Amino acid sequence: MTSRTTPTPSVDYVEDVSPGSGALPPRAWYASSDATSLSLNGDWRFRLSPTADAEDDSFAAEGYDAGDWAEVVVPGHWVLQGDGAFGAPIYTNTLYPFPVDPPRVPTENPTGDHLRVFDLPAEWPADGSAVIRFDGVESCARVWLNGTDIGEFKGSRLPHEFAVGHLLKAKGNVLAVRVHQWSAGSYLEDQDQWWLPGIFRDVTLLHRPAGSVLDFFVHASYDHVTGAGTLRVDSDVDGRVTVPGLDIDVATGEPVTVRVEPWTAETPRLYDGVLVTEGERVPLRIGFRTVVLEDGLIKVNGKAILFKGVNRHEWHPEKGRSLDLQTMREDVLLMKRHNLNAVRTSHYPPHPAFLDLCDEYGLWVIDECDLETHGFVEQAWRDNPVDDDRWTPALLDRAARMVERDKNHPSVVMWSLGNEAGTGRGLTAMAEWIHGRDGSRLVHYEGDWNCRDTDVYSRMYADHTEVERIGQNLDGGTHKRRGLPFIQCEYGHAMGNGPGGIADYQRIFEAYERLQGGFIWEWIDHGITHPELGYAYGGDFGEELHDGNFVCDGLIFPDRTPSPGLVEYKKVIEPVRIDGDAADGTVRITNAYDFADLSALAFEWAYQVDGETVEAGALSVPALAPGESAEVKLPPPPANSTGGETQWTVRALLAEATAWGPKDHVIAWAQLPVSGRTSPTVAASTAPVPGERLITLGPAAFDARTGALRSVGGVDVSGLRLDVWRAPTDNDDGASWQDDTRWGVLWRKNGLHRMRHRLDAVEFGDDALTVRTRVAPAAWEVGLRTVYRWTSDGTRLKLTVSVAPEGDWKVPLPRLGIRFGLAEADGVKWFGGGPGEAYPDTRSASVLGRWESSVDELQTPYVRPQENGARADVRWAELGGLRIEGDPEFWFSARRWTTEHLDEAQHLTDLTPGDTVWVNLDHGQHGIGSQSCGPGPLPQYFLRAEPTEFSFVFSRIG
Ligand code: IPT
Repeated sequence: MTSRTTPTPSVDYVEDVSPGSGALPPRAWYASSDATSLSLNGDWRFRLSPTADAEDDSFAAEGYDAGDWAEVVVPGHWVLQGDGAFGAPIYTNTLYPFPVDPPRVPTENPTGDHLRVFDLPAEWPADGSAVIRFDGVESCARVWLNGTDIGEFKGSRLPHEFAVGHLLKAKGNVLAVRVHQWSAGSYLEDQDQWWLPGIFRDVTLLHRPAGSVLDFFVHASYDHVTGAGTLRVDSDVDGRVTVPGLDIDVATGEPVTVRVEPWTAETPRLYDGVLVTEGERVPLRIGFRTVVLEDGLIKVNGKAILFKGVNRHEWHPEKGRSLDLQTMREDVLLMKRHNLNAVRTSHYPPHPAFLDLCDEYGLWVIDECDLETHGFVEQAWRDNPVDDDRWTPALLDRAARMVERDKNHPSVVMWSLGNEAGTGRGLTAMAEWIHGRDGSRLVHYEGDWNCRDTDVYSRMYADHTEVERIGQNLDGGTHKRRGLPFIQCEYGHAMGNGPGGIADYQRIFEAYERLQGGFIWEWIDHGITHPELGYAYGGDFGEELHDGNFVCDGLIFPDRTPSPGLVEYKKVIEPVRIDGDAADGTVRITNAYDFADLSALAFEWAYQVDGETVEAGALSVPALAPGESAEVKLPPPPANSTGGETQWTVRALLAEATAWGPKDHVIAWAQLPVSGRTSPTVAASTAPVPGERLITLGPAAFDARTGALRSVGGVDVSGLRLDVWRAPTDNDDGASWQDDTRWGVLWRKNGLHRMRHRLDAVEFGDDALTVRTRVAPAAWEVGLRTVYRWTSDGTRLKLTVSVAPEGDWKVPLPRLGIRFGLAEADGVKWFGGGPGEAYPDTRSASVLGRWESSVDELQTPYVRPQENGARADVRWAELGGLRIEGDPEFWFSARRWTTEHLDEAQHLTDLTPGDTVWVNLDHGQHGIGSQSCGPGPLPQYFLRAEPTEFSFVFSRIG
């Protein structure tokens, strides 16, 4: 019998509540101008074990042969590499994917041993010391260099540095990192996202010359009364600070006051400087600004600001939370181009380079700590680590690692303690420490509605009514809270189609001083590129617990294509308001920026007849100061433009290219109607002619028995009938914890997806064919008496649909209109709202004009398929050889599959085009709302079942 001789390595640190041991104190993150560094990113040897203690630490020794190990790319998550050989991602929203027994974690604890052998570059200096920096490792790591154990750490999205100078050799350094997926730290990292273990941010070896900079704190304030900026750079190592553009050359620790241009998100003026110590030069990018809480408002440089923000998780569909600089820049550029001015770094500090970009391009940042303990809500917050003193050192460590790393960014205006962690002494300790360390910024945390520890009252998903009451100071609350400004750190849940109702929120934010704006949830869909599914979401990797596509709730798709939600948000928050009465020939322009005047913008007018521009020109608008308005005269309407529907379109564009947008990039626009539309008319002058199999009426043929339309002008039409069903959106379905008014659920319960059409009569008149039906679901008394009345003038065909509800309708309708199939259709032209989709409460960005598209391009590719693609206010549309005019205007959609097929599909790859193009012409659509996590549509966007009549005119074209 053999006995086990290899001692089981101690892995007690994994379940230890302490943040770790061996790491250096946290400090500012910066790139040195002259100190040498070596990136250790790249291919690493990799071995995956099923438990924390499966392997001993012999792999860390010099000379260990890892020749038969696999490889992974660092930075990266191992579960997203190796084609499934290294386990799989898990998605849960709030539930811990392991038993809640803090700080214990499961025995099954995937553990990745990472090994990298490196030589020092020839120019590596012989003197000085060195540190190795890990910018992010999920969730717990132990590190050895050349066989020496140098420490272990937790805090996945925070940097950790270790002194290693004494261990380095010129050649053959062996860096060994053991990473455990689960640790005590996992209890603090229950954010709504994929669980993705690995060394997912950079690993860097930094030379530290003698006399080099350690930590430093740039204090750069702005006095809006005098226009002066005061700079003081506190540095652990004495040195000098120079800012050539300001003629500054002072010792560290010494304040200097000079005239400056301030930094704001709208005018991100940065001054280049250098901090020089005996051993190092560190470039500085200094932005002068002062953030205060004054008169119950968040003020920057003396002015109350309005956040037009978004919650940003770090996401890439192939690389997870490992983002390269280009991807981060793309996020910032997209935000700037869509008029956003703020980011909450939900729910952890981002890669530090992201904050450099926010400084440079201009975005207000709420920097959030890597902390969430949401899963404890399941046990009424019992044992919550943030209310248990044993965990406080770990919480303070996290707060310090965030603040010290990011304190030199002018873009950061608030520190957030974390997200959804309940309340407790640990949070108070964090807030006290942060306030003490950095009095120049405010502290945010949503979880404490009494605002015990915070400088701002923050909520998520409060409905419009409540937000308005808060704006009016009618919400009560603690004495402290009543004196604080309000923000919605999350609102407008962008899951699938939506969010709806954000224009209504914006109106409320702008009406009350106390309301300082909000942050849409969230920036990007966390879909994972998948060979069979297109983009995978929760459950697609066989997780035993998961939250489905709740992880796909962003304003941009996983590939960073803007979704209609982002286009809508851009319009809703545009920083220039254009309105007025076109009839008197003037337009009012209002500067809605907080700081910038309008000198960077050029204005244009266009005059349109039936959606086509007949003349356009420049509009001269004064460089209005923030908050100012001016009435501007429009030119006389073009002479040759009488008749038809006419309107002015006025747009504000970038006059010149900026750092983030090209010349002529549209910032804001408005359309001002002049003369309205004349409805289509068809003289009912033709009588239906009954035949054996078909009835003819003008250009149309109908089934003689059922009265169903068969063709118009030789174009085959199938299945034309009333339609009330749409494939429920995520916002229709609502969140599982809301059960009173989840329309998607109630619609299905009421059978609106299985309506049957009873034929009551086919009637011939002198000038009309009338088909009487009752449309109703099995089991219920409710129904819709539906009459189709067909008339023709010999060449055109008119359908008038009359709908009369019967029974006790308790639910609004998803949609109300007709649908039919066309055998062949591809190109679509229309005059109406476009270019993108719109619904009753997501229609701000719909531009009235002439548009063209293919049927495929009409679809919005929501990661989980659902109702999408409707175009609003359509006067007429042409496709498949038919022209359809609406009276009144209608909602238009067309797709290569049925609504039922769309409803069944779980992934885009489930949608396979059939032979028929299904067209929906809707008189009404129900609103979208935000109920996948917040309130549903406002009552004014309900599509109520009530007596209704609407018409369409069909004619053959081409
Ligand atoms: C809220 C979370 O803060 C956020 O991380 C995300 O999960 C969002 O919901 C939904 O996508 S918490 C929610 C229970 C209100």
